Amino acid sequence: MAEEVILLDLWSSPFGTRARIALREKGVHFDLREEDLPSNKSPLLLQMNPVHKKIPVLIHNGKPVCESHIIVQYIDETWGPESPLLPSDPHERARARFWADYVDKKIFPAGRTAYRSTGEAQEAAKKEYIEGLKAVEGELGDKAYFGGESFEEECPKLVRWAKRCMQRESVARSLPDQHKVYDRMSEIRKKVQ
Ligand code: GSH
Repeated sequence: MAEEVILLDLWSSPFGTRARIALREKGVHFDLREEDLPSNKSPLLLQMNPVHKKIPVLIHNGKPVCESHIIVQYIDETWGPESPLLPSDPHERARARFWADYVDKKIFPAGRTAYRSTGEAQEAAKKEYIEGLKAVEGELGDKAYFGGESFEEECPKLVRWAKRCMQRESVARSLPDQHKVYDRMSEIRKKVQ
């Protein structure tokens, strides 16, 4: 039986991007369905992720998997054992998960606050964001794999890592257009100023 793989997604979502990269790294063909968020969620999204009602949702042969880290792990365990996404050593794997969790808990919230606030709150969020990136850069060290240009001075190794990642087709095809993301953030910012 042919597999059915659907990804409920949103082009600008960093969480959706994780799932897209993982599927493309494994060479899985999937049907990408763009959701109209936050106010016009599809009945399929509400049915498949009734708890959080958020994208990304991976639907594999009718069965949903929710939450981006859990989706990445599911993809890793389901397809292409010859090209694992996570380290095979349990401690290394735990370490990779720790830093992915750190990005969610520390960097995403600071980045979100930075572009949705002004004045002192924005400056504090920017500082926290850069501190978070520096911590991730410390973890990257001199390894090949595991910002924008303006972070290059602050976090040169992390920026070089991001550029290496962009040379991978799975990443280049999965990341949203940076100008579109900038325009969307600018629209959001207009409302907070
Ligand atoms: N912890 C979730 C994950 O890692 O998948 C976060 C997912 C998330 O925040 N998705 C956003 C969403 O669906 C889009 S970037 N928002 C809709 C809403 O909040 O109603």
